[in-house]
Amino acid sequence: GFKALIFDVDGTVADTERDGHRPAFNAAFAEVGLDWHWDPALYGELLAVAGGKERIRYFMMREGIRLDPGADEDAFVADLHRRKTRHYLAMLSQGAIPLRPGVLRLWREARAAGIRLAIATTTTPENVVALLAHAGEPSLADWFDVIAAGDSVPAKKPAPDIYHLVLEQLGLEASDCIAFEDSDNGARAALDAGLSCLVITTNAYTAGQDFGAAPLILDQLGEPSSPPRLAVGDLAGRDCVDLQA
Ligand code: XBP
Ligand code: MG
Repeated sequence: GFKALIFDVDGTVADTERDGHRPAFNAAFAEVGLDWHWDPALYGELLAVAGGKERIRYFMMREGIRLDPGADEDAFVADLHRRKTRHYLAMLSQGAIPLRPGVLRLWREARAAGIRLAIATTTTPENVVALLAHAGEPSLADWFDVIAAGDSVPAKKPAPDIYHLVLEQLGLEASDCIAFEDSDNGARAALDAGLSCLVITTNAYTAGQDFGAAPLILDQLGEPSSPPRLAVGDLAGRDCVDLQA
């Protein structure tokens, strides 16, 4: 049976891209007087690059945007991204981003079954902790043995680094775990770390992407009253081969 569930955050645990990150980027741009605006269609294209700072750089390169001669681009991007994080955290504290259907239920079932929980995300640790703190379940962050985030590895998804880090910190093999992702970049990262047991829950930005050899693709984890529903009972006592069947 499986020993741990490893969750991506953005797009998987909550619709943070749609309801949080995109508007937070736009608020940061406006705050410093930039006339940049990332509408949903453009943002969908920019999501090809994981990581907020990396995404800003990619946008500047794509649009041929150059800073004044002598300006420090690293500092510019870092400042913009800090502002963006502040706006994002403010949205969370206003309760703007609920967990996706079935996420909390599956975490509860996992805990009851003695299956450990971990997080492998590209965003910052404070964003994850704040999302969990405002999810309506006390001490939710304590449910996770490992929260591996953002800049703690050199290469972000689709590189497998963050998954290697989580497995190392859990002290488990890839074959002991199931990964939960929503995007092609996340699927690539999990699969390249050997996590062939992969559940994809798509969202508006990622439906229609190519998830490689992901065994299970759903539009949500779901609740008992609204199928599709993935239960820990479906996972306990099974292995990856069963999951693929
Ligand atoms: C998520 C991301 C993140 C968020 C923004 O990818 O790409 O960049 O959009 O987070 P994944 P930061 O779900 O595959 O982890 O701005 O904090 O980097
Ligand atoms: Mg994601």
